Amino acid sequence: MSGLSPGFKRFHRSDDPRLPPGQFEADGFPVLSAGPTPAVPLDTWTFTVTDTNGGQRRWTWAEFQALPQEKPTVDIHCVTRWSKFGTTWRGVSVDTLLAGLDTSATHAMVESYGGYTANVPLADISNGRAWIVHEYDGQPLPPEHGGPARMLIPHLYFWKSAKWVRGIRLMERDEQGFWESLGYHDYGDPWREQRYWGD
Ligand SMILES: Nc1nc2c(c(=O)[nH]1)N[C@H]1C(S)=C(S)[C@@H](COP(=O)(O)O)O[C@H]1N2
Ligand SMILES: [Mo]
Repeated sequence: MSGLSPGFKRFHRSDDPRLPPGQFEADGFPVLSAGPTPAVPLDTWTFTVTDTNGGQRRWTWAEFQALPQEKPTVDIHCVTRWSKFGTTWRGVSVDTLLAGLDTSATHAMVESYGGYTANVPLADISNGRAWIVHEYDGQPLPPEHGGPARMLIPHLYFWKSAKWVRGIRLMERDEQGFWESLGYHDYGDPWREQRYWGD
């Protein structure tokens, strides 16, 4: 993967208490992709949860749409310093996908069509804090923003919210994903400015 898209042009300072340290409020919705937008046809789309013992749960697009849907409204924060308040999404809570799973996992790798990965502690995508979303602002999620479906983990920097998701691989120990292996912080809490290794 190479070539960062230009992303954003206009942003401004804000005294808004929703704004984490070192961030600016963006106008519009910047696109940040480390590579081309993959074509992901709905008739072959699947979402797979893989447990540490190799056991898998898999949903087709139709099966995924039949799951209970939620409509989170959340603030998002990109490590390149733009934030966006009150974004509205529709999708499936990760809790729904993991329901009843008796796992020894402590971490998860979120995996995308196109090869992007992002690691997170399992607790951070559980307990109502993460969704696999397929609508933004009342419309199908545009491909450049991760459609057909993306991860949404609003309490961590937005690079953790992998676009074009294809599954979650549960792990018994932490491993680094794409940006984490290139110098980005392993955890990425915007309120503690955990941008890069050593922050
Ligand atoms: N598959 C994939 N997901 C990704 C990325 C990417 O390059 N590939 N970029 C990440 C980064 S750095 C950010 S800030 C957000 C950007 O999402 P947006 O383009 O919808 O604003 O997606 C994240 N998810
Ligand atoms: Mo980002």
